[in-house]
Amino acid sequence: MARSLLSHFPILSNSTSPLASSLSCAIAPSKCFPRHLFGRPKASSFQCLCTLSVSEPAVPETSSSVRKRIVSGVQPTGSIHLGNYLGAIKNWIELQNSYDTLFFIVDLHAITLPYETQQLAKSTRDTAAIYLACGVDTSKASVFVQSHVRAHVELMWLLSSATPIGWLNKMIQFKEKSRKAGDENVSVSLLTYPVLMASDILLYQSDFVPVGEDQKQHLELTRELAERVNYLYGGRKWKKLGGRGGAIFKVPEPLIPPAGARVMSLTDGLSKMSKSSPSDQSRINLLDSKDVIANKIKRCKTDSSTGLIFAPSTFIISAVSML
Ligand code: AQP
Repeated sequence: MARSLLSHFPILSNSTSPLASSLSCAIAPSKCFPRHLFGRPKASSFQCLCTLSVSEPAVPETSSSVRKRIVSGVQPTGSIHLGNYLGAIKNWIELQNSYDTLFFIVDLHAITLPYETQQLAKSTRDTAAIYLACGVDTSKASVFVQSHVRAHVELMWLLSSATPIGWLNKMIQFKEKSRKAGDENVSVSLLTYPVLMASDILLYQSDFVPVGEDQKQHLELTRELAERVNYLYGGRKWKKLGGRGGAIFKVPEPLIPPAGARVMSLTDGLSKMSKSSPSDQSRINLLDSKDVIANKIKRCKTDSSTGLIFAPSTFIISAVSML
């Protein structure tokens, strides 16, 4: 079993493998995967199939190869809100100047809960537009749609076979979302979604992943999974099968912003602001008008005590209670 699984990982070192060729669609040649994994790509083999075109990187190839790599993404499950902005997108803008950055729209994650096809296609485009409007610069960062790169799902299958189910059963987000969805609507993918997230990250040998507090547990699972695969299939075992030996995956570090890592719902002070909350009053969408935002703030649930508490998550709510 171990041997058969390990034999899949060395395909990463073969640039003609289906895995490597499916990766070629989204990423600009010199910003693509480490050459030790995929070999040097031919410029002509790169065709972007994304709705967004990816420009040639501004940074010369030599310097980008020593830059640390960052990946992050947002699900196109609805309207992007202040939590997504402060917890993730806002931080990308600075990071894209000093890191090799890949920002994608994680549409495969969005189908873990019931969805409408046309609405998903629209939200995917809208999310890409919001990335650009917030300052993501395609001359610095690679921007693409997750489902356009088949390797995310292919690696997920390999990783799934190395993931103990007990690890997934412990995920708080699964417990919360499945409770809200009700047993009838809980899909297997809602449980296995963290493995897809691990694949999104490990595929690119990422050094850092900027996330809000809610994703911390999923990132910890990614780190544990990388260590497990390295232990089970890396090192000498990999070398014996013709791989290069050593660690198969880099173990990524989380980048949690000092402020805004957990922006709370406007209607329920115990839950985080979320796209999938049924009440639009619970969140400030980035595309809300000034008047709508003012109205939502006026109506939002406040703390019972007055005063200003300098905890990032309660800042807005406590400030409002002083009005
Ligand atoms: N309330 C939040 N405060 C701070 N950061 C947040 N993030 C999400 N909500 C908050 C961060 O935004 C990034 C993208 O999140 P996602 O779309 O992948 O999924 P999510 O974390 O599950 O966000 P939502 O808005 O709650 O979406 P739904 O309702 O569809 O599940 C992540 O970095 C996340 O940490």
